[in-house]
Amino acid sequence: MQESYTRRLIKGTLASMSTSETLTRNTVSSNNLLLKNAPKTTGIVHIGLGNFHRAHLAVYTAIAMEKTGGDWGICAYSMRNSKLVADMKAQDNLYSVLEIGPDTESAFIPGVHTRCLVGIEDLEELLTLIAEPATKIVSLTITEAGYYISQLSNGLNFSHPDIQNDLAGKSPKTIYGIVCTALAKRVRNGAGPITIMSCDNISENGTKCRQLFMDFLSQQEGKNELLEFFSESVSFPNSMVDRIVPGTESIHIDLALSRLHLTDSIPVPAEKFSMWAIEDNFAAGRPTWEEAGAIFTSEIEKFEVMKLRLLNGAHSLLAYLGALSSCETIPSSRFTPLIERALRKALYEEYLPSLEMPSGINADSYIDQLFARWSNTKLGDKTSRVGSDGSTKLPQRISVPALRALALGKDPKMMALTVAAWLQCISPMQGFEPGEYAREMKDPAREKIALLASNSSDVGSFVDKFFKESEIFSAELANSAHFVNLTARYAQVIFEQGISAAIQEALG
Ligand code: CS2
Repeated sequence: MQESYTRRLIKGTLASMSTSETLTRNTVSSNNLLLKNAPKTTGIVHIGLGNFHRAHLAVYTAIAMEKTGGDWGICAYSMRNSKLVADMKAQDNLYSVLEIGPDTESAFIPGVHTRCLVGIEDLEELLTLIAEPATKIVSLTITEAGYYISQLSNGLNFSHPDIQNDLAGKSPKTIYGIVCTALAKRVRNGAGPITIMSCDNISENGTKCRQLFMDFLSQQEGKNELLEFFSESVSFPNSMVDRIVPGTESIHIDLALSRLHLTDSIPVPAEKFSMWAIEDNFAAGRPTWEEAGAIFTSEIEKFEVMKLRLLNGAHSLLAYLGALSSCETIPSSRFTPLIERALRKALYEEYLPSLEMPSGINADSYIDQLFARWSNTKLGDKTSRVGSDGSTKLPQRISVPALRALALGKDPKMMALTVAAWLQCISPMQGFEPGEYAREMKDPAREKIALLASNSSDVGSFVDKFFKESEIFSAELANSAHFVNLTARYAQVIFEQGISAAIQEALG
């Protein structure tokens, strides 16, 4: 369905336009490139205006609008990316999604954004909008880090300064402060029920998000009315979102120009594949996303676990083993024979036995499809993108399956190797050079872990300290001497003999 939509738009390529023009409502409307049913009213407020949102939720919503209409325009808010918001505004909130793959290179324009807001300067407007009756959904792509989960309590990380700031009632810095302030206004307005929809890679993202909001509210006095509203009028659907969406580079601007004959300064590159499985639990209605291929299912947990472990868990392995092997991109890592062997072992011997596939999805076909997606050399997804923020991603991907393997008396070698390689990427011990792609990886815990490394006399004691003191993995995994020793062993081999020797050892 998405394809026919894309084709309709691509056929209308603006061959006659001069290349000096920018993509705006005027330059594209006369060419029939805009949505037939472009929404005028905002029904969804989205927090986290990044490439993933622009190539996933925005696309599903655009296709649903095209098919069945509705007041589901999206107002997108970015916490801090004022450049992107300024660029969106300069293009009348329009941009192109570039589908890039071995057999496709096309562009289309999901014109569903009604406005874009940013930072503290637009905060009041954001709060007012969430409190309006026309707003039915608050959706989130704030990355794993944006939820402030404590791996120790498995609840909200109350000791984080941003959470303390919001609990103190200061100008909010997190979704908890923002959404709770807005919903208190909504209660006063009598604006009715609303859905909070997490679109991030968190296991049981809806249920977890609800629990974290409840944790936040539990520490605030005089919020009984709001607590009641959360219990009775706010729904939190669980969902599994999937599309590989790299960062935008200048080649993508050139590609958009060649497709549209217009300058789009903020196109989004994406693979053609897209999947969205979601629980049908919307307190105030929703767009007909099924028209765009979204799967409404009661088996959501199986979809989430399948994707978090088989795609994301293996993706992390590709990123860290790849970066340490001088691979700039995921495809170059996937095509490195030794890494491919590690990947297959991780998938078939460690991740797959830890989960149950959703009905109708065959494990072998799903994994074959993953290999095809990781082989997308034209898309060239970067190891440094996937490898960034490992401290907030890896616990979601590794803790539970590793513990399960250990309980069955098996060695989760590839999972331990992934953690060891991540540590050597973001916090190499003195004397080890991880290479430029590892150096490009960002991680909010980098400083904290680097301090542990510099206070350790050898790799073994560093890994030990890391598990004991960093609080990044669950206490249960950190207390598993077996997992800690396995990780320390691989980290040591990487340090002394390099990544290939460590992979060989873990394979052997
Ligand atoms: C990746 C994801 O950044 C990562 O760690 O694994 O962004 C991945 O590309 C998406 O989840 C695909 O849906």
